[in-house]
Amino acid sequence: MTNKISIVGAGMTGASTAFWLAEREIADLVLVDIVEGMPQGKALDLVQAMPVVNKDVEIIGANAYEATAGSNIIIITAGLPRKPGMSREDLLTANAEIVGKAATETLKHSPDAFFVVLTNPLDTMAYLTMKRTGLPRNRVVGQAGILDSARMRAFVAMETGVSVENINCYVLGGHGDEMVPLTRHSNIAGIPLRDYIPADRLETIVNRTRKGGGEIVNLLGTSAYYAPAAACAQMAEAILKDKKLIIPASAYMQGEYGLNDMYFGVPVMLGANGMEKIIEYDLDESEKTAFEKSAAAVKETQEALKSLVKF
Ligand code: TXD
Repeated sequence: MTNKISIVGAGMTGASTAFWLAEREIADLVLVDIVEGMPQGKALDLVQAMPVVNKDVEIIGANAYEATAGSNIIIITAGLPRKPGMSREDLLTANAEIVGKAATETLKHSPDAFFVVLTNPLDTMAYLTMKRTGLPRNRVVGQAGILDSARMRAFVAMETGVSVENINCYVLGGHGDEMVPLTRHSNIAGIPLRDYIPADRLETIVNRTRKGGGEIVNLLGTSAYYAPAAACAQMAEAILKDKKLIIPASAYMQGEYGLNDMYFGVPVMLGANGMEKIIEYDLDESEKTAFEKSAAAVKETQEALKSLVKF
């Protein structure tokens, strides 16, 4: 295949991202991890699944970054996941070092690559990737919004029994418990959610969405992986296929929504040029207040990063 995607971190989300991408047959894949043998073993297992699903995809595992040379897209999932009782922000110190290195090392071998970042704390790790690589903002985007919106869509489907295909939800803001599920913009087949679901039930869905990551951490003892990985695969596909797909993702803000010099979850258009455009929704007063609260939480983590790392 002519396209190549490298995934740094072959743990739960990394390997699951490879799985979803292999099924799509859109690029050859490289899994990189520091654990010896593990990325090679997972890659070989996936290679052996390809004849069953009739897909021609080259998949290799490696412990060194040379194998990633010439990638179109680098997906960074390396780093520690949450354990019960931890916030995403608790991961900052450990993951800043891992992500910073992954970003600079992969860029050396793939100078034209687009970066999709997954590691937590997400908005701050995307910021770190952009600062460390010195890339323009269209080439570094963070995954959070597809997942958070998909969680809300899943909860709405569970509540109403309507197909997920008819359910459109938009969760913006930082990837933390202050994220902003936009009930006014979300709908079922064009019908505003607020007209379809009683207010108290909708409130329950909004709260469950905000804590959706923690719910899974408490059940599993570690972070979710199937859904986050499916979201990464969708973003990579949108870039490779130049789809002009509008999805919520973490992007570098330059005045949009009144925010500057930070990564934040907003609707973006993904295409061959990466993060091609930020779409600005019209927000009412209560939505603006929720945005500001979420932005303040992200800023705080970002400031903590700045005291740890010199750019
Ligand atoms: O929506 C989102 N943004 C997220 C983010 C949803 C789910 C998980 N999210 C975060 O992704 C999570 O909080 C973590 O920070 C990362 C990765 O989660 P995952 O569940 O995949 O963690 P694992 O299974 O522990 O895998 C991480 C791998 C593991 O195999 C380590 O050996 C590897 O990262 N690792 C490294 N690989 C390469 N290079 C370096 N330096 C390295 N350090 C660790």
